[in-house]
Amino acid sequence: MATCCLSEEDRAAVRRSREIDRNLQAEKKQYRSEIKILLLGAGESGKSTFLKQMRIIHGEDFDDEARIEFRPTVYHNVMKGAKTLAKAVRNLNIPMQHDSNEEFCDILNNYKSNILEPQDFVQYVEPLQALWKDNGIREAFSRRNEFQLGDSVPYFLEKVKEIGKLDYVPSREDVLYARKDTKNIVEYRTHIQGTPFMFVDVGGQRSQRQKWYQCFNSVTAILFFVGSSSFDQVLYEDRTTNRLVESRNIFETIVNNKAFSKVSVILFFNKADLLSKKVPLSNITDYFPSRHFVGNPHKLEDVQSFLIHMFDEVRQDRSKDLYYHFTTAVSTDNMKFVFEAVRDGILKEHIDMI
Ligand SMILES: Nc1nc2c(ncn2[C@@H]2O[C@H](COP(=O)(O)OP(=O)(O)OP(=O)(O)O)[C@@H](O)[C@H]2O)c(=O)[nH]1
Ligand SMILES: [Mg+2]
Repeated sequence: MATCCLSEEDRAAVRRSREIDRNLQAEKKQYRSEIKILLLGAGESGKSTFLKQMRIIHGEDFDDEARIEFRPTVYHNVMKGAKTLAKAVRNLNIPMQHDSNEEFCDILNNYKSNILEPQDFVQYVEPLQALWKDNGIREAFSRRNEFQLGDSVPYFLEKVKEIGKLDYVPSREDVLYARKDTKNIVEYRTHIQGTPFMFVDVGGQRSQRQKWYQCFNSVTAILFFVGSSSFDQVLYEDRTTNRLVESRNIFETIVNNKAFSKVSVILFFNKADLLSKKVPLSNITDYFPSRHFVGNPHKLEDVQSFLIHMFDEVRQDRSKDLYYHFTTAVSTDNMKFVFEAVRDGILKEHIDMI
């Protein structure tokens, strides 16, 4: 439009309108070039841990200030874990080895506080160390699939002395093990080799899943997390449903969703470190008696094949291969390696899509 005959006011309006157009174009360009990766999966499968790794590997690492923010979560993980074990010895009728630990179990059973400061945690250090050494607690721990114990509890109980120091600052590894369930949608943006990436982390527990639909637009790829070691555990939410069954059911609805017909869905069979420790001790066929198992249930490769088949068979579109990795989200080296492999595939598909 020629602006020579317009009033000053109209010219300003035209300028504003052109600026809005320019901004819209720029946004559209960025939107198109940005790779959006959605992290999905049941609760405790490792999505937020993966997101922390993306920050460590591709963004700004957690500095002292950021790590100190995890201190209350670590205290909470330790106290809640110890309380859960104390309750379990009672419920399972396991006698404690030492009477003093019996008394501490009573204290823990009534424990309701939320420790925020180091000086409030110090008093628990010695009794916690003694508790964790007690054969009664060890027996309950060996039966942990019968109750709800977070996977990071043994990691933190092993290092209570260090956590109990007044100048304790969580290490990077402690940050990765610190467990807090996700209750909102977390977006993390970073550039990887010049390409803008946005990772979207959601809560996986049942109450959180109705929020997932808000994130379904313009997705480039989905990383679907499975707690692969959870085959002998039931859900935190209902204490009945097998965790692997729940995970497989969610995968089925996601992978067959029309909205994702052009989106690559990559399975992360996570907690591979825990899976390899569990397989020699626990028999997966006890939990899936009606499913056919090929091979030896105490051999890792055979259990892995069983898991792959269980997820693969629910996919309706058989024209594509199933993409999967066995991963350990708490290991930065493993995440670097695995993410590099999936990133190249995702970039290629993204270029094909735009
Ligand atoms: N040993 C081990 N622990 C893991 C692994 N991945 C995650 N964890 C731990 O498992 C717990 C749960 O992980 P999160 O990343 O919080 O799980 P999430 O999928 O985000 O869970 P929600 O937010 O409830 O959906 C944390 O304590 C993690 O440190 C793994 O590969 N190995
Ligand atoms: Mg989470």
